[in-house]
Amino acid sequence: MTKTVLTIAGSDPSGGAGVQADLKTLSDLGVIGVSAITAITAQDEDAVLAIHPTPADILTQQLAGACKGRVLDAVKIGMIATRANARAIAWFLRRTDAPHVVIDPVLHSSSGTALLDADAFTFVRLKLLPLATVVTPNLSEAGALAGMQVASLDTMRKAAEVIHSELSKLRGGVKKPLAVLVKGGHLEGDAVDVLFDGEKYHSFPAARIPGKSPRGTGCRFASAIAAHLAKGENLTTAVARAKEYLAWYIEKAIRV
Ligand code: PXL
Repeated sequence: MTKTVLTIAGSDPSGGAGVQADLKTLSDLGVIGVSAITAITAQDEDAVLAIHPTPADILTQQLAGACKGRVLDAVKIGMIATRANARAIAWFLRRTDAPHVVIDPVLHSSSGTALLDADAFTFVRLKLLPLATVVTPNLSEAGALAGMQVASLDTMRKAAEVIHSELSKLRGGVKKPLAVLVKGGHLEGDAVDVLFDGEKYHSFPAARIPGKSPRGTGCRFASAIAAHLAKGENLTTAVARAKEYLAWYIEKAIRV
């Protein structure tokens, strides 16, 4: 049976990032995509012009609608916008108990605009991220979560371990596995990602594709991981396949 993935994220009218990019990725990878929108953004290729967060009660109703009568094989979470939305999502995750929860801890847009309110960060870190099965910070998000500068393979490994250890302590009754994937796309040179599952590190090297990187690669990467996990791949295979998908997407986006 075709698998279903729910994306919880912001709307990007340009389609480069956010829910629109997530749904295209899910469709490309052959899973059913359903969605709940945390904020309406107005943006173009260069800048975020406005953000209108969704009221948390409306988000909750969207989440109910998105999963009514369905089994969710995975959930992917991106831009959250507000603390009230983070709380609504945490409540939803505890009730639905999807087997895979991929959280991209989005803090800023590629152009530097905050996509999470400052007063929401602590709640996200302490109450929401512990409900994930995979967390996918980029270098600056890993730095914010681990409380250190992350700018090399060594510090990526260290940050993944620190974040994993902190979240593991906060998980309460959550029995599912947890992994932290620190994305090295913003490193100089090759785009190496580092995965730590609590025991082992895995590195996912990829040659840098020359040209200006398109927006929304983080959204698409997390969605692709969720899609492959939903289809039953193990985590390392899901990440490797998601990277192949991303390379295909970046090549295509740079060519147009
Ligand atoms: O790539 C981060 C991101 C996530 N979600 C939305 C965005 C962006 C970046 O612009 O607009 C809605």
